[in-house]
Amino acid sequence: MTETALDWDGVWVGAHLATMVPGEDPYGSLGDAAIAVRGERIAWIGTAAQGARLAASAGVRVHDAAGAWILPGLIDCHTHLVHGGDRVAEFEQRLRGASYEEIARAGGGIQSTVRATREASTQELATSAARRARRLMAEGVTTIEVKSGYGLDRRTERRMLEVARGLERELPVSVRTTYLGLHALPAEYRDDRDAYVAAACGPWLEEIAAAGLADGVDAFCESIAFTIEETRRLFDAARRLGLPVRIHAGQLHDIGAAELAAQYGAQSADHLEYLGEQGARRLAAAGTVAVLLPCAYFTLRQRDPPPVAALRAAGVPIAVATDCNPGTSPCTSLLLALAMSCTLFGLTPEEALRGATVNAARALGVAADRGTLEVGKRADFALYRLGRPAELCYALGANPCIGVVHRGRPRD
Ligand code: DI6
Ligand code: FE
Repeated sequence: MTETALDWDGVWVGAHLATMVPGEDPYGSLGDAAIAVRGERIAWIGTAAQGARLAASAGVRVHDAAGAWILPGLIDCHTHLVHGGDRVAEFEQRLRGASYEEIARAGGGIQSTVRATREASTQELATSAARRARRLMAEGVTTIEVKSGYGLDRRTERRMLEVARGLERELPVSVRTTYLGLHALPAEYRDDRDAYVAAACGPWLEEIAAAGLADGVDAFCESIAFTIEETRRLFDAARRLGLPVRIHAGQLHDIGAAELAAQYGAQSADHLEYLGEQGARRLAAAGTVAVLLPCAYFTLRQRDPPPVAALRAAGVPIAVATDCNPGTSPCTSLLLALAMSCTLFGLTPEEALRGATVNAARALGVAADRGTLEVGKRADFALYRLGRPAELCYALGANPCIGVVHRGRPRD
């Protein structure tokens, strides 16, 4: 085979690659390897010696990875990154004994973030979201999913998604947006649920879809939020508009949300602390990814972890995300979420890392392009100073990320 480096824009040598390509080697590992980029894409993967030789003959820029591990750019596939205010006072109330539900009934909880988000200027929302995004990015995150759902009126839902899209223009990161119109019933519709659902699944969604502001839709399908039937209305509307669906399912109770997700071929079903075997089998058959959110489980001091053994047995792809939100997961560390997914839920480090790369890409419908290191895929990758990849799930509060390449370009 003749190989040419003439059209490479750069090559990283002296690296260990964890390609995350499923196969015999754990993590798809390649020791002493090199990876070359052309434009936004991965152009070549081979040995460090070959990479250096080819690059030298063609005068290509060589980056010395100095023994670092290179992984696919991490993907946080479930966040509520855009929101106003915080809920620190509620955190203190909860530690004095108040429950999440009591606080919500007294007008706090999601409703208090809705008020703060409506009151915040677009600039304020953008500034605080960018601050959170930078923290994720510092750990090697290159794609972030961002939901609306704290506006719950036409104007603010739209504004949240515009801010989410704006992040991608301001920062070297990719964003996937999700319209979460069915997150909570806003106070002004307390006596008319039906009117709210009709508006949120009708004209608001249509306007957002027409403006190209949503890559998908989501609903909080739960005893304290929206019913199966209400969620169905959103999913039917999304189907008519050609938008993929995802769902908050089984966070507090099993009301059949996973089965509904499977029926609609959802990209993901998220949380899943309460999921039966039938639900797991249906998710597997539909190819729906189970997104586990251990930081929300931790913050709410939940007792029953998701049924990981049943998910494995059924063959459901598992992803892990931060669920970054002010109420139940004030977390801007995907690495911490990975550590918690191992310690609290019993994932292996390899499963956890697949959950933040290849399976997270699948949950967002971008697996053709991202989530593994393969020739032709987007050159999104992160360099870490590690002995071996499992360390990414082991260390608490460390950040071994020493470099990030997004769309083929090294970040400063
Ligand atoms: N599940 C959650 O954990 C968050 N939303 C959801 O659907 C909670 C959001 C909040 O308390 O602000
Ligand atoms: Fe969430």
